[in-house]
Amino acid sequence: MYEQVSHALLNDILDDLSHQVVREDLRHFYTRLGANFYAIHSLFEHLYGHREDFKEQITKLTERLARAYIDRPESLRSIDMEREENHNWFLSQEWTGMALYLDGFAGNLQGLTKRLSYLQELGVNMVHVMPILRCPQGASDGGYAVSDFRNIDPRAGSVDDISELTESMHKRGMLLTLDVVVNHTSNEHEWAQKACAGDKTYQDFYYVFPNRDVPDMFEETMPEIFPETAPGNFTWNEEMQKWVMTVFNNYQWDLNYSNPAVFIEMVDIVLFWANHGADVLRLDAVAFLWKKIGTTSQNEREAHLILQLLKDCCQVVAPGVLFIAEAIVAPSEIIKYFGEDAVIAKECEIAYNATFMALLWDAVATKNAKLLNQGIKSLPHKLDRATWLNYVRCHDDIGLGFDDADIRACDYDPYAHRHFLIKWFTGAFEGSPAHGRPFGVNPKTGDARISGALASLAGLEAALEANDQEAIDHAVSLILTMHGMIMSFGGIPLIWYGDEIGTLNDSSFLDDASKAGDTRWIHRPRIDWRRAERRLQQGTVEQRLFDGLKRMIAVRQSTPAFADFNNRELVDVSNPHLFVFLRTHPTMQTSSVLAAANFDANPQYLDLDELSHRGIFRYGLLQDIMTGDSPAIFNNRVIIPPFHFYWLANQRARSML
Ligand code: OTU
Repeated sequence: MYEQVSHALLNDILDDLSHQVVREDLRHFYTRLGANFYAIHSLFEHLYGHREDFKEQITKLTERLARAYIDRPESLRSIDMEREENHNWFLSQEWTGMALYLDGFAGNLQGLTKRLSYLQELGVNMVHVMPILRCPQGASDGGYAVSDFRNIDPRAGSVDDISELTESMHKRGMLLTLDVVVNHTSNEHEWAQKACAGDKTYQDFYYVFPNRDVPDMFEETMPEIFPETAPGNFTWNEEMQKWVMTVFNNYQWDLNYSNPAVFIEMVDIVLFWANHGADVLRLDAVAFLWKKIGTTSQNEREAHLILQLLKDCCQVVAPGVLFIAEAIVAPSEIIKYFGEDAVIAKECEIAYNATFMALLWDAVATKNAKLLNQGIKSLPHKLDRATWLNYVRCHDDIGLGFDDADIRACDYDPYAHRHFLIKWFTGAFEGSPAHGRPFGVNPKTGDARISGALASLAGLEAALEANDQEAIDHAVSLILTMHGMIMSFGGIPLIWYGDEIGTLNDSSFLDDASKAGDTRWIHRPRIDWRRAERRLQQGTVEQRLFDGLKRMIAVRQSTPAFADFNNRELVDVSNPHLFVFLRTHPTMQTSSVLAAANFDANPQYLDLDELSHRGIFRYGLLQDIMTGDSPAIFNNRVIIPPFHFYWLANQRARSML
């Protein structure tokens, strides 16, 4: 859009710039800057326009963008151009992700380069390497307390190793996802250190207060994120003799985005990693970016404006790079992190689908899909050029953030139902085979979340201990079914490392004082590669899971209906144990696939008469595209075995393709 004020300012800035920077072909940069500058200017003005140094700051921002563009390697610039031409590339069913801790999976970056073939064997082509930037030796919240945003932790390797890794990944057609922890730094970060030493400029990078007046006001409405290990949202700093805002752990200092200098530094860091070859950047804890007294200081409008500004800036320099929003918030709020534009994501192209994840676990515990159906029904519609990251487990706990209204709509009491889930997954409920641990227990509010490895939560650990073959079969089936759901729901499925071979809880974290208080470490394993070898041995649990997932990924990749064009229709069926949805490709309608999962321990019926209005499933033989077999049908009812799922297609339609 053309607008005089911002355009005149842009002319000034570019004039300055042309005297400073090395002459080189900035054609694409200018075109993109021209297209985005009105938005950048409006957002920056909205956030920082009241400041006297506004012009100086926006000039600095624009200069940083120019420099980042100049630094962008030619090979990445051409990837940008390809992606600009095929701008919906990431909505395709071709992508399957895995998230992993580098030390637990492969030791270090060089080790990971060697293990890429394992990921390829499975079919994974998008790898999220959990935080590897420099962080303190001891407690660092799994790397989410960064002490140097431009350096790799020496335990992981070097910046050169990253270049080698991305090169090898790009050759294999794999994408790299890296973390940028935008909300806070470690107390050992240079900025925090300077603040401690009394430097006012750097104290302004954080929320620092001389006494409890302001902190107490904030505390009235801010919840506690880690109530057991880090109660409250402020920490007293002896050196400064001041209080500093620390929403997460007391060594994670919240950055102050009301200071434009913070924003400019963080854009620069985002672009730095984009220029080092990251295809996707996961922006941590984005809901927390703006703090306001009298609110929870989550999901504030300004947090969204900051993300829009970040996206606009990134589009000028590295338009091929995607953002993942990590916002584990209510469904109606999550959706806003795509941006509230009519069609195209203006903030993050991808967002964690924490709602779906938690609902799947609800179905596991209750053995029915009532809340799952209800919750998905209330999930707001998302934008077209935006997609979900669908997952079963990740490095974090499982929060029970369902909407209370949805819980009530299923005739459960919200408090009692959540209490039941906690008891179920921690194995305290009669008959539960789950071996999870509570996390984030808050006696003041009665809240709690759940830690635990997928296999241990799904009953595999208990079944193996009891050497109960039927229970083992059920757990294997359930683990595959949960993955079957994230692979076909619409969005990018993200497997948590180790789950592909049924890795169990690992309690060794209890021996490490810097981890012992945080039960999330129980599901952040060190891969036992000897166990992984058993994937090659027919009939082992590892083989059944690994090959099951491998087959699922391959089938997903060859099923166009699984691409994400908002082409999912939830199917209401009368059997409460079933979760059923239809995926239809917008231009290949005969190739629809009906995904149907049974969360019960008994076989359940899917009544085809209830689907009869959906023409394609009326005639012909139904085929499960996972196995190629036809499921058992009796009296026009498909029988779905316990904890099993089908991906049903019309065989005739398929043979006509
Ligand atoms: C994120 O977590 C990370 O995923 C966690 O591993 C970090 O501990 C945390 O940020 C701090 O960096 O911010 O938007 O319930 O789900 O803290 C949600 C715990 C977050 C996490 C929550 C989350």
